[in-house]
Amino acid sequence: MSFANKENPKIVVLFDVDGTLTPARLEISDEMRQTLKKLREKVVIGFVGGSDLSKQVEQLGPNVLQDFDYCFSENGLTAYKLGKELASQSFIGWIGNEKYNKLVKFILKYLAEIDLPIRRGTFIEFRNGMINVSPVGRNASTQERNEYEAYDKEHKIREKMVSALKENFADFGLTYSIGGQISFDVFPTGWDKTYALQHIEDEHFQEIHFFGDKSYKGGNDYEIYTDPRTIGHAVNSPEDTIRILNELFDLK
Ligand code: M1P
Repeated sequence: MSFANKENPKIVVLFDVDGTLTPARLEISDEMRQTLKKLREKVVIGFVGGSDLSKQVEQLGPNVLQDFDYCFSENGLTAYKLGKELASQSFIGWIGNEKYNKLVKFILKYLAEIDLPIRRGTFIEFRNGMINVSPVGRNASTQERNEYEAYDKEHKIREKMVSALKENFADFGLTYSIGGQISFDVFPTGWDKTYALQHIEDEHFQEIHFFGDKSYKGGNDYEIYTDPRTIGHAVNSPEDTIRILNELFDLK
């Protein structure tokens, strides 16, 4: 596996997905696709998303494993390099069934007790490297998502729930991350997006760029954005990402 065909094979550019390459949970635009195609001729490119691979396939397209040099789903707990899967660990293997059961019982009881204007389905999504908890449920439509997000902002539903989890499971070694609109991720401390960086160590890149829209403290891009190994770029939309890429890598 080699990147020798690139103009600058010692530079890698990594991207968050929602809010950075695409609007939240929506599809990539043609303009972004073209920009990434040009960028990939020059440097190595990859994404580091919090979601699982099936959602990135929906958003970035069915050929996502071919369109990016590195694909990191669930913060890199599921990882691909040039289409080949790399070794990874699992959340359930790490936490064990006994502790996991306690956590799930608490979450389900908590969710049953809170008042919400609407509920849909899939309140806990079990993933390889984390669980994702959504008070409204992951089956909410785009409009329901937007409505929930506004309600959550006002009533701090997720913030309060995360505080309760931190208090009740202080000894579990878990991190809680509110990265999207309707849910939060729960994973072992240290398994944030910096987890993905271990998968690129063997290439000894001279520059590792990272683009993310949630780079503020508490956001799920914060750790990788501020990591000393990366050059962080905070963006506020996919259009902003394109603008900075054009400037930095002279793509026009
Ligand atoms: O990538 C950011 C987040 O995207 C989704 O969040 P939500 O559904 O709440 O908008 C989830 O896949 C979440 O895991 C992820 O961190």
